[in-house]
Amino acid sequence: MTFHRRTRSVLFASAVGAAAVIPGLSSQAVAAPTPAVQNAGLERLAGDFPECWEQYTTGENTGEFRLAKGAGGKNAVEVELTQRTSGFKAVVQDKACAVKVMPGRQYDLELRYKSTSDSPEIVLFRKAAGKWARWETLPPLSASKTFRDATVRTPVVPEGTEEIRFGLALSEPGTLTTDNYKIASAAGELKCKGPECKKGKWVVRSFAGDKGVRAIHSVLLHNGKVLMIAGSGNGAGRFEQGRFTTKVYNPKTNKFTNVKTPYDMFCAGHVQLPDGRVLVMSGTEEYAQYDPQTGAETAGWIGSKKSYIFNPKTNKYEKANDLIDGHWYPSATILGNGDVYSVGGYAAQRAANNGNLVSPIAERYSVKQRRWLNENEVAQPGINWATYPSLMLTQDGKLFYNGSSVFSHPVNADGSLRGPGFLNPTTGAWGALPNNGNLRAAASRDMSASLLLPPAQDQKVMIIGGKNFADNNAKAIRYTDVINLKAGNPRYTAGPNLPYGTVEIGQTTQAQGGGAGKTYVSAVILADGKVFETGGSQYTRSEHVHEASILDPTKQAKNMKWTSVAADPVARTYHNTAVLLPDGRVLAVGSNPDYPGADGDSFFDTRISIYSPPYLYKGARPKITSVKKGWKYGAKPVIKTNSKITKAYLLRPIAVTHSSDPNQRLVNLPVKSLGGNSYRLTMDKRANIAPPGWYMLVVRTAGGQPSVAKWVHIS
Ligand SMILES: [Cu+2]
Repeated sequence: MTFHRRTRSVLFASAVGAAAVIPGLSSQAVAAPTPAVQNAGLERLAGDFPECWEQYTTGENTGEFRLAKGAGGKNAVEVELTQRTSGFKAVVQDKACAVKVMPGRQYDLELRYKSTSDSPEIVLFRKAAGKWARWETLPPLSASKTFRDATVRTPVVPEGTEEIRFGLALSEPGTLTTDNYKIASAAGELKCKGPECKKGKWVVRSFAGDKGVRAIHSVLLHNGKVLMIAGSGNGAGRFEQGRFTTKVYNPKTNKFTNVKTPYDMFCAGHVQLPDGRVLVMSGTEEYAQYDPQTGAETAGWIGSKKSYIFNPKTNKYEKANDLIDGHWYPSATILGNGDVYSVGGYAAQRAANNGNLVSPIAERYSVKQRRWLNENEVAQPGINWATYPSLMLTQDGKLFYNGSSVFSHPVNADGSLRGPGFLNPTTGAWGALPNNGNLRAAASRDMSASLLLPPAQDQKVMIIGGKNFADNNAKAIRYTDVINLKAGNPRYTAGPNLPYGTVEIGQTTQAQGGGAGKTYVSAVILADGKVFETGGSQYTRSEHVHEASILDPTKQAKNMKWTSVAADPVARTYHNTAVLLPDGRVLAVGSNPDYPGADGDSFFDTRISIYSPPYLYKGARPKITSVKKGWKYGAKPVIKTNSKITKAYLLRPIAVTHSSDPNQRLVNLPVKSLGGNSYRLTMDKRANIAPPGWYMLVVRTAGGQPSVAKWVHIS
């Protein structure tokens, strides 16, 4: 039986007393009205559908609404989606039965549901100035075979809000049954029920045909969108045809914008310049060639000398001058003055034996002169940096090579492994740490993740997992190691092993074990200042591991602990990236296993997974209500929030490829309360702690709930 949408005019029996505001008292001091959901159990019918409830559809999809057996009483409503192109179907309170609410307050919404979908969402509407609109999106719930409770807390009700209404939405084929709705004024801590409360929740978005993108490079722009660069996307056929791709992805609308891509940026380097444009250097001049019989490489890769700058305002690439040499897999580190230093990768020509030739050239982009400098303008240490070496800016302006690289590791003149050490980008002076800085398994750190742990002021670096790519039989490792760069003689010490996940072997999924870890790991600083790692495989582009975990980086290395959380349902191997979004979610994209795709080019999974960390299920998120956009070093900006906060920090937006983003960092901003939810923050004086550019300002409650970010510019 199918119902048609109907709206009833039901006499509105106000359960909400007129909320008189007494002069001199804040709204918080007024006794809380008791809101209520009418026909909460869906028992009273108006014709063939529960009174006070409506069938709500957005986008293009087919399906139906029907009565089903209730969770407690007689009735519930079942929604079935049979086909979907876009949008959702939802059971929502109708306008006549909306709930009166008080601005400045928060409400806890409760309901019971069961669903085949692993991402039903509570939808929320609010009425202001007589007009209804979708309010904020709440994090997704999980699939459940039997009725379960779900409770979410609304954001603070904005000024001018008269009423709200809510319901549950289904946005993928399947069924959803809902019943027993409740609303209450929020008090105390939200009691979150369900697996997502502790483990967070992934939602996967699929794109048919060429609607997705081979996102080998992901860069968060200061408009909240993600620049995804494929170039030829590791497809020799695409390279031959000159099919180079870049897309800008909007995580809010799930839509892509195509960007004209002037050359093959596959395996380029990239970093946001101080003005927020993205400097892209090198890429592929020529693909390698292979013996069709043996698969052996008969000719190496050639790196491009080209460089362009992506402008988020116009969605266009602007040409920069050429590099001195080609750098296929270059590093890209922003310095304290905004210049960009880049080394490593394969040169603009092959080696004498026709194989790969690592470029010995150091490149420097001068922000002031708006150009790449000439060879005689950059100190040339002549080091073989191999491919995507991770060079991090330290507080004294040096670059710390942390021991993480891709495919192979940097080498000394005699061919031996070049371990961690410090490089002076101005003089070219290099100082190695003795004994590889005590980094364990230093030759097994190919495709490891590395990051400057929060806060940047602590100058601690962590390296996570990796594998020895010179040995095909070597398994990825579980080690994490931490070094304190502020120590007199910095040395790595052992951190906690990566937890075991499940691993795809052939057609089976097995429990991981035997000391195996992950290579192609992605690591992201979360909006609450913790570290999140996800994705990876045990072997070269095979045996993919489903595992993700979170760590508190403020402890001593020996006391740190990974807490396992929900794993990405999509296997993410070679060419995966992960990005923290301004709303505190994490986007994971890309996977390029070692078997060919339908088009003959290597297979590439274009699905995007979005992770909602546990902090999104704790309810009450603070909100930044007022902040100045431009900050100078050492400034003491005053911000306003809608509730009490204890911490504030800046997060540098991610620009990542091949597990490598040496510029990712969290800068702590000491907080002084001025009363009335006003706070004075202190911006660090040192540009080497926070290189110039756009940052996400996030504030946090004592309970660990982070705000949505506001963009601020540091200069
Ligand atoms: Cu690659």
